[in-house]
Amino acid sequence: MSKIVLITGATSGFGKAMAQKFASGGYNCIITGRREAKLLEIADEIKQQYGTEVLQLVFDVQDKKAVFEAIESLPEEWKAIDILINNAGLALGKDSFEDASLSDWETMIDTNVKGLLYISKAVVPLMIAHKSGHIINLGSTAGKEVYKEGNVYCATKHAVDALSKAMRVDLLPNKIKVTAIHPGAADTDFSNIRFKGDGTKSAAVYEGYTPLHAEDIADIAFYCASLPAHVCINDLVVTCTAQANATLLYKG
Ligand code: NDP
Ligand code: 8X3
Repeated sequence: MSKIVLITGATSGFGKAMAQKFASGGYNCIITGRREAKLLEIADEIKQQYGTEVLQLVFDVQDKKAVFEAIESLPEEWKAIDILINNAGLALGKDSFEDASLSDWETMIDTNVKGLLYISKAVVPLMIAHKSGHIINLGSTAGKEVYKEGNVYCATKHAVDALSKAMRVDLLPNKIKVTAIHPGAADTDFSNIRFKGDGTKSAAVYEGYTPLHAEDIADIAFYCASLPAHVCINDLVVTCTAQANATLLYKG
């Protein structure tokens, strides 16, 4: 069987582009998300375009039981996961600390941190069983520096940064590579979700410069996964040329 990649949050943005990129490189893909119709559509596209196998798993990464049941439900031949891409995540709101919503904070923590932990805890034993594997975590420039009104989103991505380092250390004896990719602004559904469908606010995020595109990050993830067994890219900060870091973006 070809190599297997499991990508969380594959219904749009980076995850969808990564599924397409890895399929074009001959990988069989396990694609996950909450929107089943989107997963089915993407699976059909990939099968037709690249002829690789695709398996969809529908679950919410916040739901611990659902995560473990989904991984357990995989047919035996699909459990030999070579690459896990922890990509599912979101920002909700962009408000000053005193005004931000507790429920938005909880959703970000439950998705970006606890969801990543649940999936990793379910998949790592499968990798340990064959003493190899590669985990690619999607952090953010927001996980390297804190920006105004980013508070809890930034904190969750700092947690992804710390957990990537921790996984790399603890999983070393099992020959599991851990790569963290930290993108800057990219024109996916991210801002539309952050601003709860406010098209004016989300469009403004990407005005006046050329942001990253989902395909840029997919190409980079695929490159990280294509290196020889003895080489691991540990940590990558990737921005568009107009962005220097989490707080400095040049428009105009
Ligand atoms: P999108 O909104 O386009 O995609 C987010 C994906 O995450 C969707 O497929 C969504 O699937 C999935 N997802 C969200 N919540 C859950 C959940 N509770 N359970 C399961 N899946 C979920 O955004 P991006 O592609 O931009 O974001 C991908 C990752 O990249 C995120 O972790 C984000 O924080 C990070 N990132 C984004 C940047 C950007 O500027 N775009 C920059 C830096 C990092 P569904 O709705 O079907 O469940
Ligand atoms: C997403 C990029 O700048 O909105 O992580 O935090 S940013």
